[in-house]
Amino acid sequence: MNRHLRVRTAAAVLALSVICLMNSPAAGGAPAGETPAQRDQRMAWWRQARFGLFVHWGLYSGLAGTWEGKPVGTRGGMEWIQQRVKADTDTYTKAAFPLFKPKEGFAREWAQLAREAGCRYLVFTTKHHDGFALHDSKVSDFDAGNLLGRDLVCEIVQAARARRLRVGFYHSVIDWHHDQYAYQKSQQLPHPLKGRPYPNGERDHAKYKAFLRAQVDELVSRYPVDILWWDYSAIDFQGQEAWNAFDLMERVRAKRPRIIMNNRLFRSREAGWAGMGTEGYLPQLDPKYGDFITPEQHIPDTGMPGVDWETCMTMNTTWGYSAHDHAWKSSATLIRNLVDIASKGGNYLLNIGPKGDGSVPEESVRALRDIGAWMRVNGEAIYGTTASPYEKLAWGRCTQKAGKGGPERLYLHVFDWPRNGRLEIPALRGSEPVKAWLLAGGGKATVSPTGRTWTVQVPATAPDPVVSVVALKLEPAR
Ligand code: JFZ
Repeated sequence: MNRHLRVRTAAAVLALSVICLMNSPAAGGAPAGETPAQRDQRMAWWRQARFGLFVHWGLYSGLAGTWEGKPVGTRGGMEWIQQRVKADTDTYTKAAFPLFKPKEGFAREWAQLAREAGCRYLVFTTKHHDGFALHDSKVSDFDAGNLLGRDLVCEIVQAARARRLRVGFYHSVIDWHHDQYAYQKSQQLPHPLKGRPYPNGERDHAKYKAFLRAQVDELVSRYPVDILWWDYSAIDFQGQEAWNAFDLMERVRAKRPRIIMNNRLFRSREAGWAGMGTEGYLPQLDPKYGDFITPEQHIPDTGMPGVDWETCMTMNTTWGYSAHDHAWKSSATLIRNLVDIASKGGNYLLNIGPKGDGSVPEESVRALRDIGAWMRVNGEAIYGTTASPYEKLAWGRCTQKAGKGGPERLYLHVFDWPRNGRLEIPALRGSEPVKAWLLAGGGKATVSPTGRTWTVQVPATAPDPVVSVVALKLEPAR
């Protein structure tokens, strides 16, 4: 073959493989033929949002961490109470249902609170592991439609939309109620009856998978939903085998092409998991397994370039309401967590566990209002920012906003205010700082580029005792 022909053949093969790639059927969860640019567009609002409210609320909420008059414990997830006390679904429901009494307008309170806090989205439990669904399901009678004559999902979605919040469904694929959920197939996933034989003979897990698909179909067809937050899988039970995961994701995307999904239908390295446990994530994710990875109760040490991630976290130590857990994090800690996460390019999904009537514990209300007060002054240093250009800064954190020819703003989030009124940061190549100012208080700030260091001069006292933000305007270096 002469050289000319060889080049042409190579070009043809390349063109063909590009076409094949574009026409290949949806590889699992990734939308068919989506380009990286289209993906960026789909993820844009979520990446800009940086802060969401997580809500764990269901039958367990009324029990409040109490079983037969005694506290089940003072720490840990009380949404797991059925499993903690090893109750079968009937015993659990008999105890929990009378205490689950959603008051009129509860969802409006959540949405208002989320707005006030500066959250841009709200993710709530449409069904947790106990199997109780908050919508009016045609494929189950273990749901709010049947037991309360209400569609709680509808109430929450409407309230959130009215406050211009994006909406996410946390949906448990684990199900402690369904009589065909074959819990013996996994050693690692929890079930209240684990280790005991199936009460009514063999289970057909395929039937459970069909049920799961039908219920998710109802949810994504009836309500405008932006996020599906699946939960969760084990190394020994995951993906296609456990949940028909690829089909499930494909059906969801067919109905909601712009939806964003997490990685919890899987538990493998390619899906961003290092193993079991809640801190065991890896900074990688093949998009066919989902759009973002989900560190739980944990903030990664560094950013993860090229990977979308969201840290979900409780305000005390339980997701579902407990009357016995008083280990509340301070508002200062929560604000610094939000800053820390933003400085590493992640999102913060902060949880509330409303009570059985839907009211939010006062400790959570207070904390969210404190965060909101900070966000009203400093929000521009969080929303729409990307990870810090610096690996570490002794006195705090940094976020940045991109311009056309490089960064256009730097936000210095100062945790430890300098006694000498001086902050130093390494110069960024190709940029120069032209202006500095404080987001809080009336004080002045100046910046002078001195060789490899930029020196920022600030007032003697911190304008905000928790996190004070110094903004820098950058221009391309002349
Ligand atoms: C899961 C739920 O079990 C929990 O109730 C809560 O909803 C949280 C947000 O998500 O928590 C997990 C998930 C994974 C593991 C343990 C708890 N795990 O891998 O061991």
